[in-house]
Amino acid sequence: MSKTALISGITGQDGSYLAELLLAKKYEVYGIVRRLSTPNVSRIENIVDNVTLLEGDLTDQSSLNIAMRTAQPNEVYNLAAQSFVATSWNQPVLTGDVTGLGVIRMLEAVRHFCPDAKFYQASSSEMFGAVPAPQNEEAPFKPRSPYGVAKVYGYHSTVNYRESYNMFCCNGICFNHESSRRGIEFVTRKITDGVARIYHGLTKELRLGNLDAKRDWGFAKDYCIAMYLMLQQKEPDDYVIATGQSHSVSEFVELAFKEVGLNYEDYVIVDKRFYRPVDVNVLQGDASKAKKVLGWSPKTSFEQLVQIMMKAEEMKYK
Ligand code: NDP
Ligand code: GDR
Repeated sequence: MSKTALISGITGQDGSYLAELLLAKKYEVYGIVRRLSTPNVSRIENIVDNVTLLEGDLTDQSSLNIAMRTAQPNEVYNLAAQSFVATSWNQPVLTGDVTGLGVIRMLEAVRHFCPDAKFYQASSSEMFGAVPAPQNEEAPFKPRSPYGVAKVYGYHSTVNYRESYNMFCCNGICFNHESSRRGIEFVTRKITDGVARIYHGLTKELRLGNLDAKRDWGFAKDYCIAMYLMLQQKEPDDYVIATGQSHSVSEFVELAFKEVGLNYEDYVIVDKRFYRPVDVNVLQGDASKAKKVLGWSPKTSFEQLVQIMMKAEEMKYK
């Protein structure tokens, strides 16, 4: 019999790739979408007829209860969040509500309406914050943003429901993962879009913030495979998902400009507006546990990631 999955955040970068992956595995896929003045289904346009969308919001318990009762999923992937770190200083209460408390609301809905469902929580390397690299599952959490703080709450809630109610709950502690479907305000997509605009003469400059920050950047499609694998294990557990390589923002910028034969120093302007009150300096994950237990390893290098993203921008302007 085919399995049923429910994805919150199906309209986001990861949700769209995960839905495609599960459909290819013959799952029946449900997605929770929030009400917006204009529906945002651009990332799932190609599969929208093959999934069932249920209206719901992570701030609204009753809508989550109804979604669980309707879908009766075998697997629940909680990917919905206010996911942009910079915004979390401007909207800290909303970020706590959606990204933190939203996890408990999802867990409560699972507990009451489909307690046997396996649950995946999209935890984040932002939880490590100021902890020295490399970070693995044993590293402490020292979050540096309201977003990171909210994710720590979601992480512990997930562990707590596993321990309190014997529910099958997993945290995927994912380091940054990118793609051409990345939201335009995140730095990688901002860079590749900006380079393409410069290349096509639509603008002359690219304004960025902290170029020295280092991130462990992988390809989103690879990371969705890890999410799926976590829920196929006999026992629930928490896993770091990362490439193990860390690169600075300036390295990403340099490579992206190189792809179109331009020198980044001629176009990039450092603009204090894009600095954060505090930043996470270096993230570099150690995913040995995921490799050993899940048999997961990333398939896309940093250089390939930049190329994939630049290629997609090229297509856009063709
Ligand atoms: P996106 O920002 O692309 O997607 C977020 C999704 O959450 C969207 O579908 C959005 O809907 C939905 N959403 C936001 N607020 C609500 C709400 N109140 N109720 C219901 N849905 C809501 O994120 P990603 O796909 O990049 O990330 C997926 C998850 O993984 C997030 O939880 C993120 O914090 C976490 N994460 C991401 C990493 C990354 O590098 N990408 C790394 C580590 C963790 P809408 O389309 O309407 O805006
Ligand atoms: P991050 O991603 O905060 O790591 O969170 P983002 O791409 O926003 O920033 C990465 C680093 O780049 C620096 N930076 C800039 N960032 C943005 N957005 N815009 C700029 O102009 C700019 N200039 C420099 C930032 O200061 C930062 O150091 C992402 C999100 O997907 C989270 O949801 C997820 O949990 C973490 O990754 C892991």
